[in-house]
Amino acid sequence: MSRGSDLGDRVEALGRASEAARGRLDDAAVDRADATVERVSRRLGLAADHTVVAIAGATGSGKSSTFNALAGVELSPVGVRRPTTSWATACVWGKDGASELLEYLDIAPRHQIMRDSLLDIGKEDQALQGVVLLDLPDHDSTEVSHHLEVDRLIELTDLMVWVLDPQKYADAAVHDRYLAPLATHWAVMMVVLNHVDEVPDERRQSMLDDIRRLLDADGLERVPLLATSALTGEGIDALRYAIADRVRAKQVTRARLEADVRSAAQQLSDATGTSGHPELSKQRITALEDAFADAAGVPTLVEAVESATRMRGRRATGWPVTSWLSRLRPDPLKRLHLDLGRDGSKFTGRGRTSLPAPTQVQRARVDAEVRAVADEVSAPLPRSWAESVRRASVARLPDLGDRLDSALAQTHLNTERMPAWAGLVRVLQWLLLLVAVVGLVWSGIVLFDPQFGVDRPDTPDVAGFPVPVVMLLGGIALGLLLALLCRLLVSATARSRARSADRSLRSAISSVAEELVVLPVRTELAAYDEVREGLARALR
Ligand SMILES: Nc1nc2c(ncn2[C@@H]2O[C@H](COP(=O)(O)OP(=O)(O)O)[C@@H](O)[C@H]2O)c(=O)[nH]1
Ligand SMILES: [Mg+2]
Repeated sequence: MSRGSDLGDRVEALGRASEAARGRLDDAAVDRADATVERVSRRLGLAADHTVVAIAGATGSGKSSTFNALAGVELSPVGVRRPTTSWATACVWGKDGASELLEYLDIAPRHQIMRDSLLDIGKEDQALQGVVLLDLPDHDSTEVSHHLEVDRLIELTDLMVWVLDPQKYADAAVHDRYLAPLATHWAVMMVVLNHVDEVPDERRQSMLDDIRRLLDADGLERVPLLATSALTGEGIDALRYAIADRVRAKQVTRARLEADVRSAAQQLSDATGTSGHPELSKQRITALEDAFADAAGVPTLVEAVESATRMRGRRATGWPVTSWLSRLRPDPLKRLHLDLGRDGSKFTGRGRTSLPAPTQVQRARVDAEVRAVADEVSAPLPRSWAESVRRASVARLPDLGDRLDSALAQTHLNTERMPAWAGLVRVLQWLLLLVAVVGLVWSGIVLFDPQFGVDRPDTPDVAGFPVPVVMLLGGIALGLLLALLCRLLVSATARSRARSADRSLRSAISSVAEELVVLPVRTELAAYDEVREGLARALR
């Protein structure tokens, strides 16, 4: 039998599980678990001095007679046909601390009998100290309010004594409606065959065997079965001491509450299922990100980064004469409004890019990948839970377009500046051009000077070539050669920038996928784990 802290722990675990299951499992199942948590917590909060023992049974089985016989005085009217008595009568032995409990049981003061207030203190009273004995309404009454009262009090009772009689002991009314469903509570039940004085001696044993078989079929193999006659008093002492034994051990209250917690946890567990779930795989998430990237136009952008870098690099490092001409072509990034960089986009308040809207095919791919994410983890989950995973996976998709746009716009693409070497090359190109122009002018002067070769010194030469010509041709040739070399460098730079743009864009997209889909799905799975973990603790 468990200690107090253990039961408290189980209740708390059940409470957590039902909280995490709320909205993800059938409401009725969660409500039942919640009600159990509340009732058990309330009962645990009451003073533990009293034990509630209820006498339940069909009309005429002898509940009131047994109640009186246990009390040793006529307290409850015998032979009264309900509906006149739709309430339960309580007899309290040892009234200190019982008032809270009676309030919890919701039994009106006029239906309470304080055994201490009666003068005849006999052996009955010593045996049953600390007992609150309830004479319940008939469970087979035609009045619905009686059933409800019986059901209500049976929930709150610590120990149940079911009174059967020789005529109706096999009735489905008691077995199907009460005994079998309460099989989880076998530890806090007793069954009594009353009216045994009416059963001939030679038939008693076979009747008791018959009842035993029925109880076994109900799942109550371990429930004690006694024979009594409230009329002759036969077996009443045995019943009283059987009750007193259970009460004295101070275990029935906790045993009852524990059975409640277990059975509520079991029901919730049946609804939750026992299978685990797979974790989201890296491949699934990558496939999702790819679909997002595609829909967001990442490939288009990466291409634009590459061609823009190439174009600007060539302009910067190309031969100045031809690169000037290329300025007439539009810049691909400017066209996409992505050229402003991180601060630029803030500054201009331009969050949106002008990438083309995703096509139908791209949208369908996004939907399929999101569904695949939900399906991958929820296949072994119960239907309602799988449904809540799916709901969570799509719940934030309406934000997707905006989130992708702003993620892209805020990604720094590193396209504003060419590397430092490009600047040097540019200076060099202009110098070379300058040399070529000087060479050109000088050559012109030499060619068109009428006094050429007369009184001027010879034009200097290098290895037999006149310097102006070397300057002109060399400047042009070196410029073109440098431009050609730089084309290779620029291409490499463009490719590497495209790769790094692709990485940054995908990482931005990855956070969007994480926030909009992966996290919501994982939250559902975490709730599922929490429920299973809580139920395992409650059922331990
Ligand atoms: N012969 C016999 N009659 C009993 C016994 N117990 C109760 N009765 C009678 O059965 C009738 C119904 O009893 P009662 O205690 O009112 O049953 P309740 O409806 O379950 O409360 C009354 O007339 C009792 O006198 C018993 O053990 N033997
Ligand atoms: Mg009665």
